[in-house]
Amino acid sequence: METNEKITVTSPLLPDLGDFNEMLQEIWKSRWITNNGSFHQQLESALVDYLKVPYVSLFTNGTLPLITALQALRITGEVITTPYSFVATTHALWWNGIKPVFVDIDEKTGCIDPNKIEAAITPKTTAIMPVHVYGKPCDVKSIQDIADKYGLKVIYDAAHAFGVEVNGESILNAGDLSTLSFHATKVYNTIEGGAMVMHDAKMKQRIDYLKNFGFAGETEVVAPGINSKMDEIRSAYGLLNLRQVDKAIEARHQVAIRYRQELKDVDGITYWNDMVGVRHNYGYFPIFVDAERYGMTRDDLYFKMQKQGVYGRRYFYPLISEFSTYRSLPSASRENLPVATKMAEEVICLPIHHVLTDQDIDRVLNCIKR
Ligand code: T4K
Repeated sequence: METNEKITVTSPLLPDLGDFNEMLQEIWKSRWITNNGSFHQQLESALVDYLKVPYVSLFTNGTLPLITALQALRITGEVITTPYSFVATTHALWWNGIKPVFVDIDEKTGCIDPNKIEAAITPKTTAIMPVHVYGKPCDVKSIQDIADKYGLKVIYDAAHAFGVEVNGESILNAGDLSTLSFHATKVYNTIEGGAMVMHDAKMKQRIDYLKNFGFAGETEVVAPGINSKMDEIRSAYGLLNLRQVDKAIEARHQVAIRYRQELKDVDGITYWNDMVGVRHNYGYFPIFVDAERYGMTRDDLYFKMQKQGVYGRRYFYPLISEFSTYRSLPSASRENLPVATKMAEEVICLPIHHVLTDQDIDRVLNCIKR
């Protein structure tokens, strides 16, 4: 059947309304709707189990845990980061009065290239903030080696890396702290939401204070905290979505398998295969368009797809370093970031989600194949 219905880059995982309604009735009965309520506590402990991490603190989105992590570790001066991400990564630094220093990425993963980090370290550098972009794990071992050598902290923006594991271990255990986004567009969502993952109880306590104005009891404030708590309604929604997220990830996996099968012989279109030993979450399916070989530019293909109702996204174009807010920084020059610049000019993230039908996938592929 011909249809012109829009095919979007993602579609949110939604809990069953009946189940959600039951939980809402419980919340209404308890009249406890936020501030570390029962569902909030249940979700934190369910996430510890699901993600295989020691401690989780829930947040109201994925940007505030980044800002809070920098506060908690008292990061100042300069922080080395990637320009190939959503703008929130760099904004979190700016909100803390920290100067971002952009380092180029590895073309095999889209993540920061550890071989280029040392050259960007100055006496003012205090931390590295890499991103597991598209949920692809960074080279966490090389990054940690550099951090140890120079006495730097490592905060991972793991907004895309929900459930990602390397050789059976959560990627969220790398570095000093990791942060997640549970935004509607993510593999796992709580509508808006996020979390921080930490290694010990002391840090969990500190973060819990910081996200609640710094309160450490009714009359004591131990730090200039912020309000970034998740409420009971979204915590309940999150508990329900956790029950079905594996099924959604498997559905996304099947979409990725079809894309790879059908695009493998299209000249000028490349994509990444799964990494050995990695449990991926298939949150994104980026393809890269080589204009010369494909015979059409990335943008021409992107807008041609839109004309046919297929709404991929150019994540992450423009690079963060290209935005007017950041482009005057010395590290923002294109000469400093050749790999990231090229990737941003070639990428289209294809629609990938759990309710994409075979016909939808055919429509996406028909736009690309000739
Ligand atoms: N770090 C990284 C690396 C991140 O990628 C992000 C966020 C953050 C930090 C910060 O986390 P949060 O503070 O946002 O939790 C989206 C998201 O708003 C953003 O969360 C995400 N990264 C970024 C990569 O993408 P847009 O502008 O692309 O979203 P939008 O509204 O255009 O939605 C894309 C498509 O998704 C729509 O065309 C259709 C579908 N959609 C979207 C929504 C909101 C739905 O079907 N239903 C919906 O409710 O930014």
